[in-house]
Parts: sequence; C-alpha cells; structure tokens
Amino acid sequence: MAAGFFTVGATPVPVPVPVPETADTPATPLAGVIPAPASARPGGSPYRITHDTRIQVNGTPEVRRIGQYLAEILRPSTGYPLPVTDRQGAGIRLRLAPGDTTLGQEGYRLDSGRSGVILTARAPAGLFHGVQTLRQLLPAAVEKDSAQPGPWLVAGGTIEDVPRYGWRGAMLDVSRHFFTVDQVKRYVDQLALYKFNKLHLHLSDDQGWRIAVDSWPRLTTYGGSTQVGGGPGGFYTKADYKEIVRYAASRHLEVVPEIDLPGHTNAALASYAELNCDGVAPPLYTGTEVGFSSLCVDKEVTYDFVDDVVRELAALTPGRYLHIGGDEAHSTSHEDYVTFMDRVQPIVERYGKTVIGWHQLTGATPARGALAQYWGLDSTSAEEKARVAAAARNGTGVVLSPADRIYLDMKYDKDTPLGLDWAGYVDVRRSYDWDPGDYLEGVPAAAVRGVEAPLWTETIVTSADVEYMAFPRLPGVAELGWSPVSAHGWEGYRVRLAAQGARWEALGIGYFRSPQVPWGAR
Ligand code: NGO
Repeated sequence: MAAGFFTVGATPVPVPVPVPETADTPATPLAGVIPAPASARPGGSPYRITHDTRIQVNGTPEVRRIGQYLAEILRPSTGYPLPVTDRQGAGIRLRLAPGDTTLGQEGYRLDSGRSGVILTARAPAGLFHGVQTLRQLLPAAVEKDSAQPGPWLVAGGTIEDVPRYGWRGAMLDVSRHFFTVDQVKRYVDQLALYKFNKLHLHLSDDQGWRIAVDSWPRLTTYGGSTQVGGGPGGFYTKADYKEIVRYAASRHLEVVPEIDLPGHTNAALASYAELNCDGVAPPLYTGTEVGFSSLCVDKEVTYDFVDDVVRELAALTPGRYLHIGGDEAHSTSHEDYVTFMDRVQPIVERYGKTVIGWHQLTGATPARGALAQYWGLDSTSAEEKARVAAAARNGTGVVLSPADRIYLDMKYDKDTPLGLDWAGYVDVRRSYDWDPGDYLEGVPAAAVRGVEAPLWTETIVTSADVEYMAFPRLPGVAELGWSPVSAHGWEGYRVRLAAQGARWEALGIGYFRSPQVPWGAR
C-alpha cells in the first residue's frame, strides 16, 4: 500500500468529518461522499474551479454528453461559462480508458490537484458516476440554480472506485398512485446522485394499469382510469414510456418494467371480462387490500394476453430484465401458480428478456438465469427463506429488498405521517446497518446481485411525499449496493449523511430530519 493511502473503513474506521469551508479548505474530504468510495488517497493541493475552467472531453459523443451534464449542474451556481471542449488545457477532464480493466464497466478514478481534476473510466457509466463524486466534493451550494459565492474547491488526491454490486435499484409503484413522466424524471435525477443504476417501475396492480398496450387498449383507457382513493389515475403512452427510458439511460439507469402476475391484476380483469374464469369483469378497485385478484390460469386467452403484453413491453425495453411480479398470488392455488409461471417465463425469454420476479417465484421453478427479488423480513418463516436459499444455490440470482430494512414506504417511527407499518418502523440506522453479503443464510455470496429499495405508493401521492420517504434512507441503500463492506460503519456514515442535508435543501428536496443524524443548523 502506498504511503498515505488508506482504504475507507479499514479498522479503525476513519470518520470523514466535513470541514467548515474557508477560502482554501475544500468543503468535503475525498472520503466524505455517499456512497463511500472503495479507496481514497487524500493529498496535494485542491483544485479550484474558476472563471477559466474548461470541461475537456475526449471526443466521443457520450463523453461529451456527460461533460455537458456536468456543465449544466455547475454553471448556474458558479456563474462561470465552463465550456465543454475537446481542446487540451487545465480544468476538468473526462477521459475514457477502455483498456483499464481494473475499473470495470461502472468504476472510475478521480485525480485532483492544483492544475485540474481528471476523471478516468473504462466506460461512460464510470465517468457519469465519477461526475457524481465530483459534484459531492463541491460545496452543497453548487446544487443551487442561482449564482453563489464559492469558492469551488475540490480536495486534492486520488479516488479509485468500483461498485460492490451490479444491481443498485429503486422501485417506484406508479400503479397505486400515478406519477407523471416529469415526476419520474425528478426521481431519476435523485437516484443518479447516489449512483443507482436500475429504475424498477411497478406498472400494473389492482388499482391501475399504467402502460399502453396497443393490442389490449382498454387496459389503460379503462384500467388506468383511477387509483387508490379514487383519483383520476393515468397511464404512460408508448412515447411517454420511451421518454422515461431515454431519460433514465441518459443518467445511466436501466428501466426494469414490472407487470405483476398472476395476482395484483384487478385493473386488467376489470378491463377485459374474458380474462376472468367466470367471464364477468369485476369493478375497478381503489382500496388497498392485496391478494384478492388472479388471472384465470386455465384459460388460453390468459397466455395470449400475457404474450401480447410481454411482446409490446419487451419492444419498449432496451434493458435486459422484465419483472413478472409473482407476489401475493393468494387467490391462485399453488398448483396453478406453478403452472402459470412455467408457461409465462418462457414467454419472457422468447422476447429476449431475462425474468425477474418477487421471491415467491422460488416456490415455482425459476427459469435459468432468473432473478428473485427478496422482500421478506426478519420474521419471514425459515421455510420461505430456505426456498430462496435453495434456488440461489441452484443458480437463481437474488436482489435484496428486505421490507423491514429498505421498503421506503415503511414509516420511520410512530409519528411518520405517511407510509405503512406492516413490516414495522424502519429508522435510518435500521435501513443502513446490515450487510447484503451475509443477510440470507445459505445464499452463496455470488448469488447476491445487489439491493433495491421499493417505494410502494398506497399513501404516497406527490413528489414531496416520495422525497420525504426516500430521504434520508435512499443514500444508505446506495452505499449498501456500491461500497465495499470494509467501508460500512454507522458512526462515520451518519456524519457523511448529515452533510447531505444542505445539498437536498439546495436541490429543493424535502426530507425527514431524523433524530439519528447530526444535521447542521438550517
Ligand atoms: C408488499 C406487496 C405490495 C404492497 C407493499 C406495501 C410486495 C412485493 N407486495 O410488497 O403489493 O404495496 O407490500 O408495503
């Protein structure tokens, strides 16, 4: 190990305390960002962004786009022109080094010193994540949309950073309450700040069908016409959906669409009578009970329907995965559930996608290469956990979303005005302080693909609601997904988290001022 090099979180854990900003002290030490970098070697002079700073990109259109994205963040608050150029010179440089295999597809290196900041990555996603680090190294005021005094100093030294897991997801339930394209984009921008790379959209449920399917138009025109509490609902046209996918991709997030099957399907059953075993369409549903609906497993039309939906959705999905739900099929017998999953998973594969389902899928026969999203809790039965572990040993990948840890719709405490509490209260420490690597007994470490924080929206209506539940828990999930286990430590984390508060205020993100976090004065 080179002199002065320290691995974040090596015992004893260095606690990166944000230092007060003075004319020549950078706002944030290199290891002060969230998620904690894999390694940081502070040293040398800081870099000062000035009126003369250029953002130098190395020619490819993707790198130029990332340079422009960075410039758009920095220009309003610094008031500097920050041209994006391929001319050499001092400043911020973004460079691709495709041969640098140590950085993987998402890693990056940041070198900062008196003459500039150089971000190096093997692939554009790495540069994008490096930009998020650079952004967090600057004072929180950099996020404001009007000119601020500065100074704009980036601590000197080197960060080398690669993610622990390839799946760092967030799920938004747009069925229980509908969220517009702009609302989804706002959340995407917040996810990008913490290096998330998957946006899972829960596009259908009992209360609403939210994605246009040309061959079954009533799914949206009727099935999308309401939501929990009876509001007008809504749905995405294919153009809307493509715009979400495009925007997410511009922030290096892959959209994972979910059609929840065979339960959670009242909106579809209400739209098409023939999908019901008795041929009678139920009314639209605006309550919050679960487990009462099921597609008719014995009817051929069910599989024609699933085929059409999957075909059209797969065609809108550049990403690899298609989520088929599979949770709480309480109105489907076990035998029917297995039959249904045996027929539906090959449909997903036929349209070139890989299956992901809630972990109940492991009670059927997961397709080869499928992923199971675990949403149990400490009190989940040993038998159910063992089923997931057995599937994992058999090749099924696991994405961890334990409800009593990272369900963002769980209340923080008894006074939280929004959210549910069926999995108990989930305070900030509880959501952060666990290790995905050894969470589920009997699951081989290599089977764990990462973590995902679902936000179910029975009680969540506005973007302000989303943000109040996501912040401050969301960055902790990002750290669980990105940072090495050696970087994990609540005492250091809560200090770094506190420093994010000013950034959220600058971004207009309302958050829960958890008493567990030493927030600064407002
Ligand atoms: C459960 C249920 C959802 C609820 C959510 C509320 C899963 C996978 N199925 O999670 O329908 O909205 O809890 O927390």
